[in-house]
Amino acid sequence: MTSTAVDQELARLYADFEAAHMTPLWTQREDLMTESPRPKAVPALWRWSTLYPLAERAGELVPVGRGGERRAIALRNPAIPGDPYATPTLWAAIQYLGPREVAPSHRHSQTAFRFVVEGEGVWTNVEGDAVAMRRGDLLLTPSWHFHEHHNTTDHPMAWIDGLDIPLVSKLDAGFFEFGPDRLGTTETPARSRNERLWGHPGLRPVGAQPRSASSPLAAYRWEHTDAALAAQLELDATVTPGHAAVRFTNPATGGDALTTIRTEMHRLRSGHATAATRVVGSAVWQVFAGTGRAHVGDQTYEVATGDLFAVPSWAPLRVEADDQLDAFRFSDDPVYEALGLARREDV
Ligand code: 1HN
Repeated sequence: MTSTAVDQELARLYADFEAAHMTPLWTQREDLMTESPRPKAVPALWRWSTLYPLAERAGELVPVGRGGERRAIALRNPAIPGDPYATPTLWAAIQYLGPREVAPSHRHSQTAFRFVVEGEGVWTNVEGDAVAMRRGDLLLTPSWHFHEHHNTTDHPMAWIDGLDIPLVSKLDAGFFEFGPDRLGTTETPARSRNERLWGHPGLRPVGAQPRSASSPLAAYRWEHTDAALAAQLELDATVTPGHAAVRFTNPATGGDALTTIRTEMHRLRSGHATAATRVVGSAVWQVFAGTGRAHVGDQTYEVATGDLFAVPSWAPLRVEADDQLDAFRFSDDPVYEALGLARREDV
């Protein structure tokens, strides 16, 4: 064939590929297989001083009830168009519940947690077990557990929700079901049933069967987290000098508290910093107390209590403390570890 004839045949071949819904690898390889991850998500910062007043306004204007289900306002990564996702796998939102309000019962296959940066007075009822929510506490709602929230006080309360919504959506694994109205909204015990059963260090209740692969303990209390971090620093038994960290775990397995989301609390002594690292998979951090700086990829954020920032996959991260800095971190690490895709590198 002459070279013009070849060109004509090639043009016909590509047109026929197109018509047959086929794509040749040799035209796409560099997009399909990059040398290292090229996340769509970018580093992003949301300040509590912006989030809270907006949530408060939503509290005045927007009722909470059946249909909408939650007065939760998602943090949207500016580089993920169309979807209200903080990262490609993680959803993060601020949720606001006014005096005496109830967020109705439902369940979904998506896994969720709440982390409380300030306030108290809401009980989250998980499968009929009323769990108090207070400053510094991590509360779990594993996949397919009925849950509702009720504010028993005359003042509003806000917290952050983390869920694996984007991951479950990508995996086409979403299920949702409404629960009965007012599933148990009157109880306000100081200690929930699950805490009384599972909340004793090193003691597993013989005979008690966890109802899912996630933790049967629904509440991780600040007094325990705080004491664990303080002890690491006092004993110089830290990750790196001046940087203590704890991971919230499932007391039945020792693994992550939730199957798809890692949850951790970090404490940096004044003037100290984390090692500079990057990991495969994305994370969201929320400052719990103190002030400092987060270097995320090519961005530097000055951060204070309540501020949240997103860390895309493979973006270098270093967090520095001015005052002693406590920060809550959640990530999709368990997913990458389970699939053999986890990697980390010092940078
Ligand atoms: C949900 O059920 C909660 O239970 C929070 O508080 C945020 C976002 C999307 C779908 C369900 C909650 C949610 C959610």
